[in-house]
Amino acid sequence: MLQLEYLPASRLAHGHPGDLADVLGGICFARPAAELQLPDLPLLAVDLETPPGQAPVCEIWRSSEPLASGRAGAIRYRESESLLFGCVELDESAGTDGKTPLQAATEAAYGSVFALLEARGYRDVLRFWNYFPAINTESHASERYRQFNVGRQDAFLAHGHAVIGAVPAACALGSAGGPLHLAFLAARAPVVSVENPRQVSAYHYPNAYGPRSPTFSRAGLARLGGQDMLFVSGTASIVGHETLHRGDVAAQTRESLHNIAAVAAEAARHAPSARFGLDALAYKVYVRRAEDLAAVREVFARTVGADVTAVFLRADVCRADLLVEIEASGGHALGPGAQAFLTRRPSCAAVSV
Ligand code: 3EB
Repeated sequence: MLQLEYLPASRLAHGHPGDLADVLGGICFARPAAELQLPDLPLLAVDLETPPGQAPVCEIWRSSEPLASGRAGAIRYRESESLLFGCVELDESAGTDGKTPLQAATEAAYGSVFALLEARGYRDVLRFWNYFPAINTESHASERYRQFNVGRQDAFLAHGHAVIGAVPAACALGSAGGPLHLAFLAARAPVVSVENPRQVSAYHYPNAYGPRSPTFSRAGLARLGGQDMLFVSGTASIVGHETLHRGDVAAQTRESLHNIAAVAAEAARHAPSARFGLDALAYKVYVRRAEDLAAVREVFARTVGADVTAVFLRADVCRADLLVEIEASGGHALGPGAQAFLTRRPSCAAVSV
């Protein structure tokens, strides 16, 4: 069984070993990045701001199967019989052979992930999470998100992976600082890549958005322990391939949720017994401008419901005109800590906004 829980980062920083025996891995968001003294757990510590009044938060994935930790170069990972969660941080050192430093770091990080997965016999990745600073900044005559896309695609190609069709779900956000951060969840079960009928597949974006199309699917679906698990990629106010509602954060939030509903409905066609309605998913909501948080929360609560688990974070989004990006997951259990992150919470001082 796979369970998602959101916990205040302090719960991990102070070490509650009994709490952590069943942790497969996770991602912690704090500004500055949390210093976690838990070397055997693949916990990515990302430098991202939580909203005023909300404590730094960790997204924790737990498993009821026996777990074992490992390391491969810079990658820390932990695996069960059916899943492997890993994380890696890589500095942008010098670029080589005409590659920019970010491009080279991205290619190296993905290359090491694929090498590990080949060695351990995993064919499919359910989800990648990508974070790196200054995502919209130009350097070396190219936006950094575009440099990232070149490095990522080259690693997929070098390891014989498809770059259209059967590609993993992902998100790519701008962190406040630090090295390139990557987390991933691989499955022994086959993963079905799901696209959104309202959107051009990202791997078919025209080259106006960069020399290489981004290598990700709109969602990944896998059957784990008799349950259909859904991982919806970062989803924004894009219809076709164009950004809609420039400058209107409320409309962008509605459009993003409309897109999530469309991709979840598409996933449900492959998994007819699953419950992937908007109110059955758990969310992370990345908001570009702190001053938009209240408006995004409002639209989100009205559209999705009051009793839905959602964590809000301040982050840069991969197109300069996107103000919000929302990701979601479903089909897994939710831990008790998730209660503290309901859309509209009754009262919880540690996380109130
Ligand atoms: C988009 O739909 C918005 O490059 O891995 C969303 C999810 C976005 C994943 C990625 C980018 C990525 O194009 C941006």
